[in-house]
Amino acid sequence: MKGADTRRPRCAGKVACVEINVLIEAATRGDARALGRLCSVVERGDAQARILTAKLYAFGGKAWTTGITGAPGAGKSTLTSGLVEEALVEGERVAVLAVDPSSSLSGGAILGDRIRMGAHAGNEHVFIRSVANRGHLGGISIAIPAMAACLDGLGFPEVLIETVGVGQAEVEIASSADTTVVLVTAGWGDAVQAAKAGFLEVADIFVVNKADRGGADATSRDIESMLDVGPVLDWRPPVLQTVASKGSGVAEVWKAVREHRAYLEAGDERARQRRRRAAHDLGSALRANLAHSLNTEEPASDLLDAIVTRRTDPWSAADRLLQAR
Ligand SMILES: Nc1nc2c(ncn2[C@@H]2O[C@H](COP(=O)(O)OP(=O)(O)O)[C@@H](O)[C@H]2O)c(=O)[nH]1
Ligand SMILES: [Mg+2]
Repeated sequence: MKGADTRRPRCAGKVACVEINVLIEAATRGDARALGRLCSVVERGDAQARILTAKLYAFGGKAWTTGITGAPGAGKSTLTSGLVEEALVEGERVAVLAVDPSSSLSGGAILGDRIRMGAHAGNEHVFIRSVANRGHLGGISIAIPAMAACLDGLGFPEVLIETVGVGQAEVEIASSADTTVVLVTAGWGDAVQAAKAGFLEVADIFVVNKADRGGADATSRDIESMLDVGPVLDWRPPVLQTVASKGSGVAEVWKAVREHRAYLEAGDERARQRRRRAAHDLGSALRANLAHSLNTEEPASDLLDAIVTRRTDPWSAADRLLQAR
């Protein structure tokens, strides 16, 4: 008991802490509603979220996170659903975080994801959460890693993160996973688009989906030749083909995720990756905190006035802001 107490962060408010403890207990038992409520807390990014993530972070570090990214309609949700099944076959519990920026325009995308992954609804080994790309303090690139860390702390051994690779933040989220799967569709030009979107650097595994439509071999070749001219890597991303809607090739994708994991864990690359991630998460938390205080605190507003009226410059103002903290 004593040992547990030393890991417990101090609570801002007693009520908040008690409520969170109750939710954590229920979520650990697999209560989907409690899991959903905990995700909502993290999503808000407020003081309560801090208490929660601080509590759960201590217990994490065991989950494997797999990011699945690609253009809208490439088949990410379909593939993700297939990967969930593969994990279930292995007897694992799986959590899925689905990020879709278009869901801020209409509820359609969220609903679509729910329906497509509906095969798993009600399965206590699967937790699926759709996250709209808005309404987060500090932005989605803070909220998603924090949510993934909490699900890790709650004992999910597999966390899948589906993001639409249209913006830098989304590609960044997917690439912050342990293994990043980049999905393109069969057809002329898609590989080039993928390269332009910055996918080439972040991919650990390439998947050419919709192989039933023809052109898949050409797309695979394009990707392979782009990899040929790139830097020589210890891990060369495999280029796989799937017909996700029929489930074909999905087992091979999961196998590749496992192989990538084995590769990382065999050497010291995994340790380096964890350190890079720690530095990255710390950096984005710092930036978010500073941006937040700049927006809400009086001295920041004064400083902005001073910059606008040229009584100071943004660089000196930043120094003063940091010194004041
Ligand atoms: N022909 C074909 N259609 C697919 C395949 N995989 C997915 N789809 C369809 O493509 C559409 C978009 O899939 P979805 O998984 O929602 O894509 P996402 O936007 O990337 O998540 C859906 O109608 C799927 O049924 C495939 O391998 N072949
Ligand atoms: Mg989707």
